[in-house]
Amino acid sequence: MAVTVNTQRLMGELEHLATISEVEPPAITRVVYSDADGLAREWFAGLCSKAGLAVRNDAVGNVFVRWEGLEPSLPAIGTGSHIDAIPYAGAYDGTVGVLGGLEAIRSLKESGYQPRRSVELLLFTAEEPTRFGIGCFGSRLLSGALDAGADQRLKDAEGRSLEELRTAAGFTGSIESVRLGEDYYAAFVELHIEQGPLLEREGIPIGIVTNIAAPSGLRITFEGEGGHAGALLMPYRKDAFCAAAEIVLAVEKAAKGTGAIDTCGTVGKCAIYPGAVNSVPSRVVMEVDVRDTDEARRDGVLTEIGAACREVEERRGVKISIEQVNADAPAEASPAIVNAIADTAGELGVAAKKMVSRAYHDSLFMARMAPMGMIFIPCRDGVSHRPDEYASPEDITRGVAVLAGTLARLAAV
Ligand code: HGY
Ligand code: MN
Ligand code: MN
Repeated sequence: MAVTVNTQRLMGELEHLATISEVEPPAITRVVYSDADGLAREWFAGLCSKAGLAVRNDAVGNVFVRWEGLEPSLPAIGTGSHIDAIPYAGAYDGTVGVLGGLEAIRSLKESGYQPRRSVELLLFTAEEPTRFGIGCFGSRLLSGALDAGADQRLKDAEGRSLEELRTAAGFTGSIESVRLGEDYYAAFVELHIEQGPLLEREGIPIGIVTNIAAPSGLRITFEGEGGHAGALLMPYRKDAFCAAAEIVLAVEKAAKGTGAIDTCGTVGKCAIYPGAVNSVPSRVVMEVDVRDTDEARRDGVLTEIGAACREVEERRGVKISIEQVNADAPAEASPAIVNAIADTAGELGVAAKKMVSRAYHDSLFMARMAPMGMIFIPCRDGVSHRPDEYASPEDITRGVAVLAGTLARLAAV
């Protein structure tokens, strides 16, 4: 089914959303439950109401935008993504799937198409791990991959719990009410930028995701002994940051050591206490991201990091404690959804290639409750999580057209 995507409308909305940020353009920071997040949600809900769609929020702020089908009691077809952005990020990660999903629905409506099954657009409350150190807590709760205890257990850097923050943001109700039934969706399809260079390099406009790599996160705390940078002499030090520095390199060594290009290890966040130039670090807290398409290989890297911590702890006399924040299984896309996307791209005469997603997405968890598929579009130089992240209006429009055709196909049966 071919629809006419209103590119100008969509690009105008993406540009406007990019102005709702906690930092100066072109960078974008929009952390869940921040003021910018609240303003962006309000603006988005207005767009959906203007399009004649029903909007509801759940108890953690997942937003559901429903286009009622002719048979509303049937399990719906879901689509969607996120609008939260990590510090100093770009304008397209997640937003293309939310505003592009809205545009897909609007252009289907404007074409006169009537879905048999309802079509539901989701704005997941937070895909990024910025606030609580764990990504996708909204889709994890929806799909049952995260227990209700998270309401108290998840805490931000200021020690505020999920319950405190969601309530303050106006999302009340029991955390248990977030969980959706197994048959709530008949399928879930997400449109997203590739966040890698392959599509652009090969000149292919559409990626069809076959599987999503297995993510994991560690929070490692190093407790040494602080002291005066001049008075505490080197032989007597238990420097927490020197111990942490060894583990940063151990993470890199373990990830490279598998010999597989699909293994990635990153230390992207590290806090030093007390954090004064003339004070020996007494305590360090670092967050580690390890992922791989192969779960067992990823777990091997986690084991190696654990062993390195034990050795450094022993040799340096710095206490090292490891908290496993998450270690999730990879997800397979449903062959039926992969075929639906491929058939739609074929009908539209758009070249497509099957590929792995190295980034994780809410689809990783939606796959636990419905047949899942993802549509990728190219992003310039494969860049993402940076202010210079960019996807062209042409690629975005093509992605929305393939999404619209796929939704129409799935919602008709
Ligand atoms: O880190 C990821 O893969 C996602 O972009 N949050
Ligand atoms: Mn991201
Ligand atoms: Mn994303």
